Amino acid sequence: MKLPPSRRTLFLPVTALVLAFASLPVLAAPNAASSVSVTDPYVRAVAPGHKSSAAFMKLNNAGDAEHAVVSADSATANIVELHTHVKEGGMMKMRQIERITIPAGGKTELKPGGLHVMLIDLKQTLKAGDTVSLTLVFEDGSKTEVRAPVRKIKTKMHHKQ
Ligand SMILES: [Cu+2]
Repeated sequence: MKLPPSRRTLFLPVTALVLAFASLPVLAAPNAASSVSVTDPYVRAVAPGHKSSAAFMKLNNAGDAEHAVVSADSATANIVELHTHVKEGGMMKMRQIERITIPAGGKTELKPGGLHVMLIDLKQTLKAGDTVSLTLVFEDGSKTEVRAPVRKIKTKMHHKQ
């Protein structure tokens, strides 16, 4: 590129600045997906014809900042939501929530009767021994792929739908 001498001196520092900014993501703090590990994931087995199920797991945050799962996706179900259970009129009922937080250096457990990833309008039956692929999306847009085995679980679901 040909530039008059007066502009060439300006061009070089600007280029250096642009390159510095372009490399910033590499230098930035580790993202949520690299800080949060998933252990012991599993999905509730359901009888043929049953249209919803739930996924459970332990989320461990090794980072020094709080992180949160803000959405989830799976090819197994048409709708995937983050849910918790709340007591209402003496009954435990499921509620959709916007995020599941994992404290800095701490862990959050998704388990029957508590937090879970709800799989709604299943596209297939889920029997023990099957594997379900899930994608967890964190608050910074980073993602974690989870492969969860399907297991039989005794406790019942109390769902409004
Ligand atoms: Cu639910």
